[in-house]
Amino acid sequence: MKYCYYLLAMLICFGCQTFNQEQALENTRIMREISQNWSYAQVNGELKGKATVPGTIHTDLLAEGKIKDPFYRTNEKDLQWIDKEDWVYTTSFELKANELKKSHLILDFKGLDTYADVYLNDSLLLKADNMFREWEVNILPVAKEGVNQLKVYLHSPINKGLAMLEASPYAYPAGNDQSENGGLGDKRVSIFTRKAGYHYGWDWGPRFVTSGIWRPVILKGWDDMRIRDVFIKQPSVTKEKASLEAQVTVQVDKAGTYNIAVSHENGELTSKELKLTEGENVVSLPFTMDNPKLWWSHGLGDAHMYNFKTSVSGNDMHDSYEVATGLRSLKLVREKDEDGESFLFELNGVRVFMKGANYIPNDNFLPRVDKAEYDKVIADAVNANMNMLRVWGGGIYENDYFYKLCDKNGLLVWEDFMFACSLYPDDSAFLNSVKQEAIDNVVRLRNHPSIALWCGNNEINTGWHYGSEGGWGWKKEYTTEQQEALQKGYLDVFHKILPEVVDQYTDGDDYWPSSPQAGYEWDQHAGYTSTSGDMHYWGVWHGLHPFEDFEKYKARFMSEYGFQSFPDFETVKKYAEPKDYDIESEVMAAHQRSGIGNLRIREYMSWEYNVPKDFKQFLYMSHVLQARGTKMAIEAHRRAMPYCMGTLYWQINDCWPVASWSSTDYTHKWKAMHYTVKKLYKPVMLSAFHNEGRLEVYGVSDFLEDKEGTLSLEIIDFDGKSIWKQDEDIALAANTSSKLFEWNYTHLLNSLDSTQSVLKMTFKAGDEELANNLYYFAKPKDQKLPTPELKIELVENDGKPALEISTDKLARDIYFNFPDKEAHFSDNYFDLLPGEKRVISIDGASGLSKDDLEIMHLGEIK
Ligand code: BMA
Repeated sequence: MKYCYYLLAMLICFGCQTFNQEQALENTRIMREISQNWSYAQVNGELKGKATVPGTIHTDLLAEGKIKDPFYRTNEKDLQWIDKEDWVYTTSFELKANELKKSHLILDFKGLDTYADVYLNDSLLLKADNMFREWEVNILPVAKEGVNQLKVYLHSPINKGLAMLEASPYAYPAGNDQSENGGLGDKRVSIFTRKAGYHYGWDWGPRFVTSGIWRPVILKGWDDMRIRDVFIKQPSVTKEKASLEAQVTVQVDKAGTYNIAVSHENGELTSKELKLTEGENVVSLPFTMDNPKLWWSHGLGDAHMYNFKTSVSGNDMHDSYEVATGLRSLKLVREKDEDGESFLFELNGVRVFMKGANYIPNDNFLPRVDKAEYDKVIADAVNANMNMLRVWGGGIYENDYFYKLCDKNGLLVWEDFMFACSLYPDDSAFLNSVKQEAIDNVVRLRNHPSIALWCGNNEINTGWHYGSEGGWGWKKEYTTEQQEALQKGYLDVFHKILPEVVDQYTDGDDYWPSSPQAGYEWDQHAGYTSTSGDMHYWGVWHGLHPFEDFEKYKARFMSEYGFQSFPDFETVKKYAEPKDYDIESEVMAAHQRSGIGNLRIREYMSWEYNVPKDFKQFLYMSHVLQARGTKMAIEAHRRAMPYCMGTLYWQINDCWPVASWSSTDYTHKWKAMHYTVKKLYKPVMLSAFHNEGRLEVYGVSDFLEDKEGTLSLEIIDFDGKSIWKQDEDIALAANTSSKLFEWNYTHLLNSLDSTQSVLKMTFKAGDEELANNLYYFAKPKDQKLPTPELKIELVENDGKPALEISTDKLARDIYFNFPDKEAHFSDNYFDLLPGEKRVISIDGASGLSKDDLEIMHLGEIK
């Protein structure tokens, strides 16, 4: 059941607030989720039925069979009427006489999507208008003993948006809003509503503009006192000493002297008698910890978490609140240097290269993303050796559970505020809503040690400024005065409100106005030749640059780049029928939202590979192609360390089954790209590249100490004959990239057949192989790939099914699949050298038979 983890968490927690079993008074607090007996009804129509809260109207209609699966074939088209309707959600809950005697009784709406009028017993409690906000409402004036009727009236976000567009002096740029698909012509209304941008469509997403009670509703009651929030500030953290400060927000009904104490697993850290005034008090308790266990990002050490418990007692009242956080110093370093200005993250004094991806919401219907889904996407990141995810600004401020997983796994988070690729209104109601949204989310998330950066928006600075014509052509739609007004609106949000909130509500977290941007100031917009700031390099793909150009466009921090592929065939089978198996079919086209998508894939494929006609082979080739491009990008970025200090590809996941830039598809099936990323994000990477007449081999290490070991280089032909071989003992330099070996490329090519030779690189420290890689001297298309004889056995290895595979000649991009099984292979789409033998373990599937195994490899594609 979705969100049952929320309920479970609530049973032990009150917000983050724990019950103190010893305190009878505290045990009389009320805390229960209002999740039962909900129903929905169409306001201007007949539809009604049982509802799930948290949920959305689309998933409620689906659960009752009133609509077909929105993700199947072209069903999306038939479901566009839903967002033009108003819907009413109702339930009832009981209150006992003693509960009504509480001095505080509230309903806490963790998330309402979006224009929600909330009534209790027919009295209007709240008019919500921002999906990203949390609303606490006092219900004492209208609550009654016995049955209470709760009603949430959800206005159509489209009708609200249309009215605002009508009243607006001009329309705003919102290129990703698929208004045409929604039957609205060119009326793009998404920007008026504080709601996830991707709900209105994106170049990887369908258009489902949801309505619903998307996060839990919780009834809370208490007497006299509650701790509303605790923020563990970290003014200074070193491995010798952490100077910390608990900032406690406590609400009391009676002024008086209270004892406030902070403790953790090993006992009390500090306590103080303090005079509190009636109402809300914010008090600070500084304390220190000697030799703290530091929180490290994945790959550098333990992501150690401490549990700090804050207790307040006095006037016969007691309350406590727990915060789990990690202790670390973390900052964005932007320092002038000979190349320009750095853009790098320093964690506990270590300059850490960020290896990661951009992250989008896991589903169009957010409440059905359960704990298991989050576990999967975070496991995919961790298993691919990542240390950072960017929560992209066209989605949502994620659920607490997402950040908990990031904390636990040492994944740093680049957190965008939820603004992407559009301009927004500038009226005071809108600005106030944005400010409150920012406060709600910064306060909710600020204790997470994983949060590394708050970023104002995605690509809006670029959209406005980039290029000589001025951005993406937005400006030419407006008069000079209008441009000034739009610019002012931008500056109000991204250079005033948001940085002020970050400044006021965090302990010095870094803020960056827009991704990408060359410098902090508004006019420092980023191009493709940045020597400062972060870069989104879309020359490959949008700009039709060849993959080799990843080499040319080095950034100080590469926060986006990517290349599309189709979902895995097993995933395609879930939304398409055999008659749809053509990438240009109506169904496949409906699951490809980039207008240039198929063209780009085909074009790049023709540069690098044979383009197959067969549908399944085409999907396979799209994966191989995407992995090849990504490999060239990541190798270039890591090799450019320390000039470049981060690479976040676009994008790790999908919100539905679609052709996209993702490395794992909607079902979490790893594409070839994800396997490639995993290898290239290991602490040590070897990489060879052709640099102006020389073939250079680089070793990149994220280890914090030099590694002694043996670098083995061998050139072999595709039949396995050794052409050249050399072993060298080296000390691989810590936390940087270094050139380890080089040849004169022309001389080298004279000694081999470039179409039939490969360079094999390995680096071993003792018996442990820390890295390996292959370098080919010709494009796949120009290679003379042999016909290998693959020997494959299905065996058992450590109690799991496994494939044992060997070959007599080179086999490239070997792909395994067990049709209709959820098999996850420990490696896939890999190259096997002549004489090499591998054991590939298989998870997630049983009852496998070798007869069912499907295999493809590059040599077969004609
Ligand atoms: C980037 C992202 C998204 C988009 C992707 C692919 O610019 O920020 O807006 O989906 O490119 O075009």
